[in-house]
Amino acid sequence: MAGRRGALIVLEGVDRAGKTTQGRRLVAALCAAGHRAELLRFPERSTEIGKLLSSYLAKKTELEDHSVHLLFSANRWEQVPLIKAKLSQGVTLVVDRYAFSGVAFTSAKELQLVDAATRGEFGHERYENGTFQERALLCFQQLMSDKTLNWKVVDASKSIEDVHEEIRALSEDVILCAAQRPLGELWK
Ligand code: NYM
Ligand code: MG
Repeated sequence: MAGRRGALIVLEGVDRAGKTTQGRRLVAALCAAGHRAELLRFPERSTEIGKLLSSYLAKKTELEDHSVHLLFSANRWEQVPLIKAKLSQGVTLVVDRYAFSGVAFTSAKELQLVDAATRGEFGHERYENGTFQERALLCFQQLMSDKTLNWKVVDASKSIEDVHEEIRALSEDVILCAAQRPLGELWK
């Protein structure tokens, strides 16, 4: 409906949870259902800051932990004008990671937990190992205790199709709710 704002739908989770696959599927399904929906991802690797992050993640460069954290944050801030413009134009944004990944992955560096058993194949980027992901998961769980945010937990171990259907149905509800609420602020 004209004049309605779009919803900000953030997909968060550990690496290999299927966020990118689901984000693409979700945008396609929402568009097919007549919504205006677009996909964003963080880190957005195409910008100058994004290139620094990409090279850090690929272990090609070393960066001090605090400054990396701030670069991830800056990488979100550089998209904020676009995000706000799209949402107020009525475009629903599906975002593959946002500030919660920023908190979870930085916090995971500071957590001293017993090493978890080695997991199946991860990629070769920094942070892509079972121990680190376990810590990030704990951090995500702590972040979800903030009930002012509309968290929905989806069991990513189900089939791509089942996960998609669950996220699609949840998103339809969120789009309706968002249309009735003014745009708020979310930390970046
Ligand atoms: N990551 C992502 C962070 O450490 N901080 C952040 O703020 C964000 C947005 O980047 N292992 C980490 C989590 C991932 C890595 O993301 C690359 P992806 O979605 O695998 O491209
Ligand atoms: Mg990854």
